[in-house]
Amino acid sequence: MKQFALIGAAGYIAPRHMEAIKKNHCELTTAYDINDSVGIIDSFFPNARFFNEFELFDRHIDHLSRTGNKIDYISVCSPNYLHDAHIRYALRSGTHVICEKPLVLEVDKLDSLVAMENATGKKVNTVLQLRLHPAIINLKNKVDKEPNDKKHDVDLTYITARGDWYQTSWKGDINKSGGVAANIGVHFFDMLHFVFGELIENNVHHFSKTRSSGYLEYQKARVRWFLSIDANDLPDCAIEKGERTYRSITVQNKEIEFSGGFNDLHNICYQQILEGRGCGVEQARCSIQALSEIRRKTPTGYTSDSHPFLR
Ligand code: NAD
Ligand code: HP7
Repeated sequence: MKQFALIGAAGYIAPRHMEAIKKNHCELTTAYDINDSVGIIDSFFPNARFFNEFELFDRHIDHLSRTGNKIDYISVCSPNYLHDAHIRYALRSGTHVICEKPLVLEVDKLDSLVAMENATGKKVNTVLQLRLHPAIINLKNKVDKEPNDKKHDVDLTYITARGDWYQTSWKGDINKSGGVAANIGVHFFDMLHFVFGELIENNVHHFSKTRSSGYLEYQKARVRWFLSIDANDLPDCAIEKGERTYRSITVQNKEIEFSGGFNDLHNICYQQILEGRGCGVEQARCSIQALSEIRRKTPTGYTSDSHPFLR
């Protein structure tokens, strides 16, 4: 049974990691967060030790390794800008890593992680769960069979409304989250690369604290994309159903149904990692490079290849 520690145990996503550890028959022995609102641990691992000071957490991890109870994996669920520091800590402690997305905010950080993986012999895995969504797997299987020069016209619309708290939290701080495109859009930038191949062109039409939009050309697709956390952008079909999330991908004007089926993906992600088939640093590179470019480009405003929601 693999032993886990978790950094960022009090946060929104941490329970999904606890559940994935449990469902994959592993044990969470140690948890750490600077916030002590972590009673959720009892629902999964009532015997886990919890620390809210890094030094005490570190002492315990070291103690476990000296007493034959070495941690196998450290899961990182801290804010995005802390990922690389927490990954380096885990690798230095001799554990593999499962880190939430985006693995890092800048591509040069990936190279230092590769160097540390090589030096420690431990692997850095990341959570890119849209690659595991059945609808996306079906689409990839279809596209893989097509000739390399076939280009699809794709529209991607991803609206997931967030209240005022989002901007007040670290998620609303571009230096800490990478902005809305990095924090939420990373999933679809990765998924588009996974399905349609190498990224060729990356144009930004709009970039703000609540909304981003642009045009991406991949080896096998031309993509108009629109991402928003503003409830005012929700289309009528979502509002009528009382939903605050609208996710749509059309390929050649045909809808790929992928609005449901998100719940179990962390469990599958952990299963694949434990089987040695996890997404690592190299799989994360394309989307992180794209996001770094998007942050630096000057938005052009509406153009002929803009997503219709931007009009
Ligand atoms: P959150 O703010 O709810 O949780 C982050 C936690 O990290 C908080 O409990 C905070 O106290 C803790 N923390 C902050 N600084 C710390 C430090 N120095 N040491 C230890 N703990 C520290 O955020 P969240 O939504 O849980 O996001 C956490 C990570 O998960 C982010 O990387 C985010 O991008 C990712 N995430 C992924 C998905 C997904 O669908 N895969 C969904 C949500 C979040
Ligand atoms: N929610 C919270 O209560 N707290 C949060 O911190 C986040 C959401 P979905 P997920 O916002 O940071 C997506 O849109 O899919 C509420 C991104 N993942 O389904 O779980 C929210 O208000 C993720 O990468 O959220 O997460 C809703 O009521 C990104 O970090 C409900 O949870 C995260 O938003 C569900 O909201 C974020 C994907 O898009 C796959």
